[in-house]
Amino acid sequence: MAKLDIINVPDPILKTTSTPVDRVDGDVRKLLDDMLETMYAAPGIGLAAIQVAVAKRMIVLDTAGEDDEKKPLFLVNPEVTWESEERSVYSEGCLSVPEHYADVERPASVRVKYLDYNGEMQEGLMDGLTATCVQHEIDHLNGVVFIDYLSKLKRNMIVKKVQKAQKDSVVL
Ligand code: GNR
Ligand code: NI
Repeated sequence: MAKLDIINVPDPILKTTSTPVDRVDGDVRKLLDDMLETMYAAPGIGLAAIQVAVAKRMIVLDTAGEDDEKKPLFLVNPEVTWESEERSVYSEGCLSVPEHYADVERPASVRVKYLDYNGEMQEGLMDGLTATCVQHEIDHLNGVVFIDYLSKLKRNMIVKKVQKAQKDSVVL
């Protein structure tokens, strides 16, 4: 396994629309494993392949609490097939927008169809934090980051702060 580097805003790579995976083979599984390791190390509760500069429709999730047993989920070519009328607001963060949080409203529950780690078709109902997280990750596959839902003013402010923090962290 290998830990990969996570790209931050405003890198234009994050605007890419990712391409469907045609077959879950050994290379795809290796990338899923590396993404999971990267997500746990961050630490985060989700990661989309585009955040590690791979434009393929693949995400990993684990919304289990720190003290709980790990519950990794691997979703290849995920698609929302149903969303609830009910909405929920969650203060979201993103590993590509480190240390910034903002409220985002999304459907409270979603049904998601995807290929699992073994390439088997699955469909599952997700709610709570998992529903929020899976929608946040599918957004990444479509080139959307949660700050895109904020006003231009708020978004620009956050992007500037992330850029400054990144510059300041470079060791000369
Ligand atoms: O680690 C993460 N936490 C989080 C919190 C609220 C809503 C969404 C997320 S996803 C984020 C990891 C990430 O950036 N995934 O793309
Ligand atoms: Ni994110």
